Amino acid sequence: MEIRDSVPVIWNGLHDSNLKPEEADVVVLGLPFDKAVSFRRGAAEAPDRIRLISGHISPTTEDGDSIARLKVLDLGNLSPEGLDQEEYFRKIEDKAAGLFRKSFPTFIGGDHSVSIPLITAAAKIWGDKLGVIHLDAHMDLCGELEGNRLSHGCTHRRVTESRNLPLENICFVGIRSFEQQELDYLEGRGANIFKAAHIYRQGIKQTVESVKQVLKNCEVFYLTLDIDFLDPAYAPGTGTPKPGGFTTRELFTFLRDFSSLRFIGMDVVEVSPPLDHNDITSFAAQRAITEAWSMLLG
Ligand SMILES: [Mn+2]
Repeated sequence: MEIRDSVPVIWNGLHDSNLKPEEADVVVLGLPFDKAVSFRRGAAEAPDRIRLISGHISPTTEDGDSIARLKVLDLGNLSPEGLDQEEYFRKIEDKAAGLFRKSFPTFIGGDHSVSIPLITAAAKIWGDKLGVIHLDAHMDLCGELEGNRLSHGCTHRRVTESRNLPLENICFVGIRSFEQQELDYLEGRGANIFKAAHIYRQGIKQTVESVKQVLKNCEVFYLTLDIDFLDPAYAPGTGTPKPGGFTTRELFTFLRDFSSLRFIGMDVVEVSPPLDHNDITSFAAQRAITEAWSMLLG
């Protein structure tokens, strides 16, 4: 999708195609790629669906704060057409590397494999000063899944393998699903896992405090939001849903409690419009993006 002036209003009416990336507070880039899933596809349709919905949302947060002064530039989608996955990921990494520090890039997947080049690009810039907050039902720490080392279940194995980002700089929040190979990998390794069942008992505020404590040596933060962090009741439109997740209310509270951290970019992945009902999942993702952007304004 090319974004032109004639395109209907998007991003709460804040998108301005005349901006340069360095002039924008936020740059949006769609990554319509869903060939690395282990089960059901459809996430490639998310960027356009969420965009469409974004034109019908006013530039205010759930708390009534205006984000109308936010300058947003939507660059459209980075197409994977004609490229194999490795080539496409190189293209994503190059593009992302050029956006970080200029603006606050907001990447819309796509399946969770697209976070491999995104986080890798950020880690090459900030190294171990970067903390990653991974909101997800899954850890995505598989060595390979169904023969694909770039599967959406392998994201953080690939990211940490590049050695720019240590495993301990990632906080895995909302986890309620484990592959045997992930458990084997984690044996004897310290990983910061905040399981859904534990968060349920401990509460969000305490969990966020614990995450901040764990990442206290990090200076900047990247948020990767897999929409299956939410319970399937709140996000039915996703390829590998896991019961026992969070409500949208709880997600927004998490975002708010994290807002004192200095975020340098984010992604929202695994929204699958063809699997959705009444766009519940796309609406949730759009709202999460608006709430996250409001954090930038402090
Ligand atoms: Mn997931």
